[in-house]
Amino acid sequence: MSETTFTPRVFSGIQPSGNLHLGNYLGALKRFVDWQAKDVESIYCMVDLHAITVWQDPKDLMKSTRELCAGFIAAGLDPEKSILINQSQVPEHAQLAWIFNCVARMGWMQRMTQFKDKAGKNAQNASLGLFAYPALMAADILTYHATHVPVGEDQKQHLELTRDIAAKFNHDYGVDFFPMTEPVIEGAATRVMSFRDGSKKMSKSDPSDASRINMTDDADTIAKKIRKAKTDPEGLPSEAKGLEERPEARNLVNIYAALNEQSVDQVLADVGGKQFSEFKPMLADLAVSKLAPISTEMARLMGEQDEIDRILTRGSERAREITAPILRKTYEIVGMVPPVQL
Ligand code: AQP
Repeated sequence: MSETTFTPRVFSGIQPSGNLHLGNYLGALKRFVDWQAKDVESIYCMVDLHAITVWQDPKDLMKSTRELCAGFIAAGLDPEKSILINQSQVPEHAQLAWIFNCVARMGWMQRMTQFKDKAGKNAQNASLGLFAYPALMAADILTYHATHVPVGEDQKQHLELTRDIAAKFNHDYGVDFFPMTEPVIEGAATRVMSFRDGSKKMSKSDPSDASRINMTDDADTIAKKIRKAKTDPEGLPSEAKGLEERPEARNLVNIYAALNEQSVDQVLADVGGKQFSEFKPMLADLAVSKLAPISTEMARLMGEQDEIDRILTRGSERAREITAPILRKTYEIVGMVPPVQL
């Protein structure tokens, strides 16, 4: 266990692999904005190197990276307060990842459920990058000595692995260099589920667009998707216990609670006894009021591509002031000969 006290620092990332959706927003992005208000140094990353662990069309990847950055800013991240970067512009992420590839064990990686889910039945044909993904994620975090990582619930296992990698590195080299990062998984919607199937998480890669609300959806589309979301025939209960075994109903209540910054109990105290025919329009109004301004602002920012590129470049410069010394020290610990002045 680490004895060193590390300065609090927040890091998190989202993949520019397609549509930024409500799950990303409630599980991650909205939390980033909350952290920004706490005045802790924070770095938020468009993890483009992670995105290419599965095929990305180059033009789409560029567009998605800029769109994601626009989403970060539209949701409330201020590039003056938080450091916004794309991963490939800060080479220390990939450099530290290589060291961590040599620290992490094959057995650890083989236990990762995300790899199993994404590789599916054809694991032999998955990219090596998809398998090694969690070591790069550990490097993303630890190249900043980040102490807190706000994420959705699906990332919990990767964050446990990040701690394992940090602990093994510290142990193997007899140092107390990398912190034991804390996952921060909080809010009423840490796992937003698909609107078509309450047993599957809402995801960018779901082929059904109706399964998710995209952060680029307009007001009509948001309302329509909520109206069509799968539910069950029962009305809403007045206590959270009544949502057990009702994944679709629970999902919509969780979303309402998270958007309205209430607890599930508070929401049910208000809406218990209502039918979905009454609750869905309430949820649609709330979602439109919270999300439509973000999509409008994203669209505006996408018209200012040069400004987005400048924000990312400036963010990367600021980031490297943190990452370069940490990587240099890591290389020294590992025993790499440093360059000298010629
Ligand atoms: N459904 C979700 N509910 C709550 N949080 C979620 N997150 C993702 N989906 C949900 C959180 O969003 C952050 C960024 O996720 P990501 O884009 O890096 O990767 P992901 O988890 O693989 O997201 P997707 O949408 O499921 O992408 P695909 O379809 O490409 O696999 C993370 O903090 C994540 O927890």
